[in-house]
Formats: sequence, C-alpha cells, structure tokens
Amino acid sequence: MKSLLLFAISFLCFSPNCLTQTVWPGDVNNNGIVNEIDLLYLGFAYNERGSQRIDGNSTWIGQEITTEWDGTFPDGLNFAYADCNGDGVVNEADATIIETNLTLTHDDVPFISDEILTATSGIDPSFTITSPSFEVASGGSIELDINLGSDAALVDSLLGVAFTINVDARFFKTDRTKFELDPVAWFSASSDQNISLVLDNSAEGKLTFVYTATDKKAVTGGGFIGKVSFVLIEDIVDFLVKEDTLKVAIDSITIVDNNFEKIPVAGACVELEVIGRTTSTYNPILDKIKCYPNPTNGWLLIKSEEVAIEEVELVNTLGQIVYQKRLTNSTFQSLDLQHVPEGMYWLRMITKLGTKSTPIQRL
Ligand SMILES: [Ca+2]
Ligand SMILES: [Ca+2]
Repeated sequence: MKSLLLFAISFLCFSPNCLTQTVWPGDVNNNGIVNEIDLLYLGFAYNERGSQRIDGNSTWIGQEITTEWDGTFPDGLNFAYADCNGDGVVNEADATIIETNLTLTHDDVPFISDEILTATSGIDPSFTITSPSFEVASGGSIELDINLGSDAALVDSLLGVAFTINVDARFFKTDRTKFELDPVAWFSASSDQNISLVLDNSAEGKLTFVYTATDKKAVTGGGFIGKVSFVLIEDIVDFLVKEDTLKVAIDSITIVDNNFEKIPVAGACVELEVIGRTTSTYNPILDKIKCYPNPTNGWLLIKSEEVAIEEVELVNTLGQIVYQKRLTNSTFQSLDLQHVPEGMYWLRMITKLGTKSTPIQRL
C-alpha cells in the first residue's frame, strides 16, 4: 500500500501535466533557461491570444497556468508559455521580459539545452565573414561584414535567426565589441514588423544576436546582414605567443522557418592578422619564468632564475594598467595584489630578452 502511494505521488509530480503548468516569465520554451531561443519561440506565437493568468506578472517566479490556450507550438508546448506577463496576448511587452530575465534559470523542469542543428559546409547555406582586409594594429579597430546565405545558396523561408559571434576575450577591449543589424538586411528590409536583441557577453568573448519576424511572414534570401566591430587591446604584440590566433567565429546558429522547422546553416571562421606581430624573436628562456599561485587570492610569487625581470605590469581586460612595479630582487619576487578587484588580467613581465605575458586570475 505504501509503495503504491509513493508511486502515485511520483506519477503526479513527474507527469508532463504537473511539470508543464508553470510559466517562468521569459522562458518561453520552458527548458529551464531564458536565452535567445525564447525570442524565436515568441516570434512564432506573436499576436496569439488566450486566457490571462490570475495575478500574472513578469516577476521571476513560477506562475501557474489556470487555463491553457487553444494554440500550441509544433513541439506540443502551449502558447500560454509565450505570454510572459500573463495579460492574455503575446506582444512586444513579452519580448521586453525576455530581455530583462535573460540568463535566469529555474529547475521546475529538468534542464534541456537548446538543440543546435548541424549543417554541412559546402552543401547547406552558410554564414560568411568578409572584409577588404583582415589586418589590424595594436589598439586598432576592425569592422567585418557578416553575410547570411548567398545568391548561390539562399536561406529558404527565414522567420527567425539566432547566432553567436565568438572571439578570444583576452585580446579585445570587451566594452567595444558591437554588432549592428543593417537597416536593409535582406530578411528585415521588407517589413518593420520584427524584434531583435543583442545579448552582450563580450567579457567572455561572446556576442549573441537574435531576430524574429512578428508578422509570421518568412523571407527567402541571402547576403549582407550587418557589421561586427572589435577594438584590440593596446600593445597586443607583447601579449601574443606563437600559438595564439585571433579567430572570429560564428556558431550556435538556430534559424527557423514559418513552420518553426529548423533550417541548417553552416558557421564561419576567419583569422585576423596583427600588424607588427613578432613571435620569431620570442626567447624560450622566458618560458621558464613561473608565476604562482594562479588563480591568486592576492599574493603572487614570480620566480625567474635565468633572466632578471626589470618591471611588471598588470593589465585588465580593457587594456588598462591597474598595477605597475619596478623590481630589484628580480629572480624571486612577491607581488601584493590584494587591492586589485576580482577578475582576469594579463601580467606583463619585462626583461632584457623580451616581454613575457601570462594570464592571471585574481579570486
Ligand atoms: Ca528557454
Ligand atoms: Ca503578454
């Protein structure tokens, strides 16, 4: 009897009905996280109407659906999940809540990451990154054209698109990375009924763009869609070691058509050339310099037995020097970094043989 009762309780708690009756405002596809994919879902359910939620609001708590709506997404999820603020209609106010609650998570449902469709390069349409030149100088800026599809490989019936531009955050000024959708991008030029968002996580080298039409009209096309721009940190030549590359890549691509079917589109990757890069003069003795502990709670020890370190500089991810010291006892030195805020830095050690830069994490 006891086991029967337990079975009944577990059945009630884990049945789809029990798990799918709570809206977390912004998590439109109810997978446990608010991200760009939720805006694609919202676009598909745009202007749909149904029952209001009792006491519905945008606060990040689970809110019960009292009456399901008539319509569902192709995967069976009820349209009521797209009504982030609970007022009985899916519109721009709900998109604003996605933006406000971005990256928030809940565990009302077992977390399911959004599935990325694999595309075949050379067969499926693809992103391309183009520029008259891929050369950039220390502290300089570069603007790259982003193209989605081409005349030879059109993207068929695009309703919404999400993608992420990735760079190595160590080499770029993280507050200066930008993506702008072109006003005449092929999928948005014919109608002003659309919503787009840029999710800026450039501190980790990621910039995510998401766009959806809100009139359910998909567009077929290919070509230029917008520009991404970056600014390199100052003195980048000093930081680069031989194996470092300055790649700009587009991945995490989800494109949906007006039936909410995913369209396969391949990513892109280019490499920037840094003007004046001189890795050939790098001296292997510099590799023998040790810094520890790393990550550090505030005290950092530097040991260099074969070459004297004359000066050290600590540089933040914006390229600003936050600590500088000339050294006397240069073979073994302790640095007091207790006043330095938590985060990632470069420690630049200047010697007669050249400069060694190493990433340091302050906890
Ligand atoms: Ca979600
Ligand atoms: Ca609403």
